[in-house]
Amino acid sequence: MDIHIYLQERKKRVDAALARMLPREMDYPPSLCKAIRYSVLEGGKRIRPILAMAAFDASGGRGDSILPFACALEFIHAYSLVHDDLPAMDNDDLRRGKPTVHRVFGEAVAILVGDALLTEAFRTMSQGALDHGVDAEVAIGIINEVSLGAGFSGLVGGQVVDIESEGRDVDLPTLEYIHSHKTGALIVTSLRTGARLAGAAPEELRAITLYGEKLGLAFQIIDDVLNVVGDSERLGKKVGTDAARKKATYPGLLGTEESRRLANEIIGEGIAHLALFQDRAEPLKEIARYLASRIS
Ligand code: GRG
Repeated sequence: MDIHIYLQERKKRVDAALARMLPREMDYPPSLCKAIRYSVLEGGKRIRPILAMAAFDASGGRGDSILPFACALEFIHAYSLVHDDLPAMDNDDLRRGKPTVHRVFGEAVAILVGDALLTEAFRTMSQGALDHGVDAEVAIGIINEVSLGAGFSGLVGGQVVDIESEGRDVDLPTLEYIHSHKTGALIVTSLRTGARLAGAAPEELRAITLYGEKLGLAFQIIDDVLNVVGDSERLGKKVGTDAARKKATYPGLLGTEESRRLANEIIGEGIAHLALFQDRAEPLKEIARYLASRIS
């Protein structure tokens, strides 16, 4: 399979669904609706929705019921980026090659864009479950798990420890906590959402989870490496910011070469967990290889 064509096609499908599900620019209040569309639709690789769809397919899922769940995961991701860029957090001017939401629409609107997107994610999942006749127990189970992945025991918890660790010497277990929560939680949750919606067997769900944990860690290690050696034009955001903020990172602890080697090793371990899916997991394996070698 050609992973570039696969990712392009999936991204196109996700982008069309996102554009359809978001409020229109002229909806009221226009300042908010414009800013919401800007924060979600201007760029982004759509990795989390694509992972959810690939896990759905690998677990034997059929039809379009995955789309609203996939979009909801991207809404949560987009909210986290908008809030992460705020002056109270990373104070970034550039995201996805464009001025950050608070730079264009002001800080108050940016905070509210995040609030609206997070709320909308849960509405979109519940509405999608109703529209597609998803079994109530399955839908509630997924929504419960997404809540855990996004909240204090997931994404938000990781972000807080990350912020509190700035400028301090951080040991490897703390760094692993930050990465597995700030980055890993939503990646694992996305994969498990697809698998659970498709009715994956317990051993399949376990395998997808183990793969996701490895993928999430490797994804963050590469993100850290790109912050040191990446090209800001390609990445669409500033580089060198982690060192400037004295952030705990893998390249900081291990160096960039060793970090890349470690990421590749971790990706190999992740792929090995997918053996029981045989050919159905080909896209998941290729996505992992692609993410390990990414330069943007
Ligand atoms: C504000 C609760 C809260 C959390 C913020 C997203 C985040 C947590 C911080 C951003 C900084 C960072 C390096 C996070 C790790 C996750 C990550 C690599 C985000 C970027 O994800 P990509 O590469 O971005 O999938 P695109 O733009 O392609 O969607």
